[in-house]
Amino acid sequence: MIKKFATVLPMTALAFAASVVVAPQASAAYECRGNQICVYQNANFTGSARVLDPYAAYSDFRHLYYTNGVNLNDSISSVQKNTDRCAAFYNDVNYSGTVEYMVYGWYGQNVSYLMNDRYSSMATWAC
Ligand SMILES: [Ca+2]
Repeated sequence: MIKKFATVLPMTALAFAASVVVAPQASAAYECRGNQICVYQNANFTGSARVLDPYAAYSDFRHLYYTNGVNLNDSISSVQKNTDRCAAFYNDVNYSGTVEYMVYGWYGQNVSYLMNDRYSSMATWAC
């Protein structure tokens, strides 16, 4: 009598091959261009970015988003200002609350410890 054996595939080898995952490359940080104010989700100009117009006023960051879809409000950790216009970032919407000024000749840095993840509006002016 002939015994029938089910064919067993070497599933362990197959499963192992499928589980090999290539580590995702860190996406290059957005390079802020001339006449742009760029805000970044993370320190040192990294993470997702959002370009702000230095000739516009932004009264409420709750309506703005980074390229990754995350809301801008209370989440900015570094700023680059590639414009000679001055800017002010406020803790609250409608240009109120604690303010930090980015004056003429200031081109960017990490947000201060006290204001990290707190900016909610921004105004600019010729200076
Ligand atoms: Ca805030």
